[in-house]
Amino acid sequence: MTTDVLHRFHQRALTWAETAKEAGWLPEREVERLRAVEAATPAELFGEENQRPLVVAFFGGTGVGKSSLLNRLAGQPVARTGVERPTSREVTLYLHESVSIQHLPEEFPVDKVKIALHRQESNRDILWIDMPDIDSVDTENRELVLDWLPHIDLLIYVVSPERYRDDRGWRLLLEHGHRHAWLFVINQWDKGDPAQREDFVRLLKEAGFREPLVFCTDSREGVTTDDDFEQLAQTIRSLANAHTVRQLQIRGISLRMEELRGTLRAVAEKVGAEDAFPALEERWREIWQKTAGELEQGLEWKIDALAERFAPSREPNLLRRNEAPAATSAAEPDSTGDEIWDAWAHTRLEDALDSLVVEADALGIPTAPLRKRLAAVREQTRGWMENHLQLALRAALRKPGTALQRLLYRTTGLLAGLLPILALVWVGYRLFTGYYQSAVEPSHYLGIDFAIHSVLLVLTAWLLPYLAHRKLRPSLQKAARRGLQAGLAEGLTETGHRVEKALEELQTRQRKLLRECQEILDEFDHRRIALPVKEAGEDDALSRLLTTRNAAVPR
Ligand SMILES: Nc1nc2c(ncn2[C@@H]2O[C@H](COP(=O)(O)OP(=O)(O)OP(=O)(O)O)[C@@H](O)[C@H]2O)c(=O)[nH]1
Ligand SMILES: [Mg+2]
Repeated sequence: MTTDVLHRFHQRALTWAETAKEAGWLPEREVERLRAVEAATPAELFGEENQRPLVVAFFGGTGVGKSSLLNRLAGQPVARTGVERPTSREVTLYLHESVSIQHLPEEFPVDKVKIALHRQESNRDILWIDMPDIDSVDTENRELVLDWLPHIDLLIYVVSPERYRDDRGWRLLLEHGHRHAWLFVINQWDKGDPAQREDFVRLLKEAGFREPLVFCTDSREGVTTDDDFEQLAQTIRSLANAHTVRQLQIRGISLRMEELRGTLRAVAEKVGAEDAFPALEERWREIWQKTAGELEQGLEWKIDALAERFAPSREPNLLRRNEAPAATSAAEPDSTGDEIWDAWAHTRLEDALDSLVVEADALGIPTAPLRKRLAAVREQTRGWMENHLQLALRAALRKPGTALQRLLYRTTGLLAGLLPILALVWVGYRLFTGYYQSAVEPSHYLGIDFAIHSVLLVLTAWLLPYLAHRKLRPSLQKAARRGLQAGLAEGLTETGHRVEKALEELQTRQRKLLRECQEILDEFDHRRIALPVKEAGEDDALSRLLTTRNAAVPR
């Protein structure tokens, strides 16, 4: 039951991590880290979790006498021993015939497991395992040992007087120490010295074993000496009871749960802190404000050059009536967008987006999802920038100048047409009345002065409004410049907003992932109450076998 809980959490944590990895929030190595958390237990080897033997294994370097010790315990040669190094290349299981191994984990190669059955009552509750070495050149042996380790309750670390400081075994002891109960045997004691035993005990104390149980044995074939072998066998038999097995079982699962929980927490940190995105958005606003300012400055001459095309010299002849000021301008607005948003401008944008990615990295935010979202911004900016420039230019050209300017311009245009007509009407009227009066009372007809004044009047009536009209004509060049500036500003604002929106969406996604992870962790905490941790010291027989060090739970 408890093993099921462990497996379920392991699976949930893995599923969560894989989903996060798929979306680019976690690198594969983090998923791997979770996958590597030990979830296998000794109980899995047997069908019935609560009635199982104590799993005891011999662990150590090659040639120290592991197989010899098992044969001595068995009273018969169940494991191969020899002078060839390494001798054992398989795992030998020595168990009572009443015990059945139900599930050998799938990854264990069948040809690497040898099973020997016995009928000894004294060893009924113990499954003895002789393992290959962990330090020879044969790395397959070491891998086999590592595969089996999670299934072992009690490890008997066998050393020889010459090799008790052996590196590999020691490193494994430090790494896996907390996960198992340990007994220590200095075999080949015929070559040993009490000082070596003392030194070994000192090292073990440093490794967290308060009172390590160390036995010195001489397992040479055919030699009978007074060594600690019987005490060793007796100690192990005394541990092979349902209570101890249960204690070790609960402790093992509890430790694995803690390790899984700690690892999941550490992995979740790689998704980034909750407050990282608001900080990143703040940084983006600063970056973009600076870049937008530079772009507006740097593109000014481009805007001026383009507006130049709408200069008066190129404007149509306004003497022709009904000529709208902008409709048939010399410059075509169609090509403006891409002319202004040039390679330089695009590079500035790319630089700003790259800086954002660097900032995200510094804030501990995974950059893969951000890069993906920014790629779309990179691609689309040119398009929407052109669109804004086009629209703003067209709108500005359609209505150049201010409203007052346009009203005065239209009025003077009207007056330039109307006033000469009115002057002509007046001249005509004067001509007619003059002619009539000269007929009624014959007198001097209008004369040369009238003709000159009339011409002058008509001319003035036309020329003044015409000149005013010309003067008041709104400049297309200015309108184009204003339009392009407005279009650029709008485009830059939109770019800034689009990136902000991308950051908001990413934050929502990140929060969702963190929430899901927190739900798993909360359930862990809830389950933790139901799974008491038996600490070393609570059970005296056990406490001497356990280390207080735990290298596996990430802080
Ligand atoms: N002098 C001495 N030799 C021993 C003792 N115990 C075992 N040997 C010898 O040491 C050699 C290696 O013993 P094994 O039991 O095969 O050693 P192992 O640890 O199983 O070695 P691998 O299977 O290679 O890992 C054999 O030749 C044994 O006879 C001992 O207490 N003293
Ligand atoms: Mg061996």
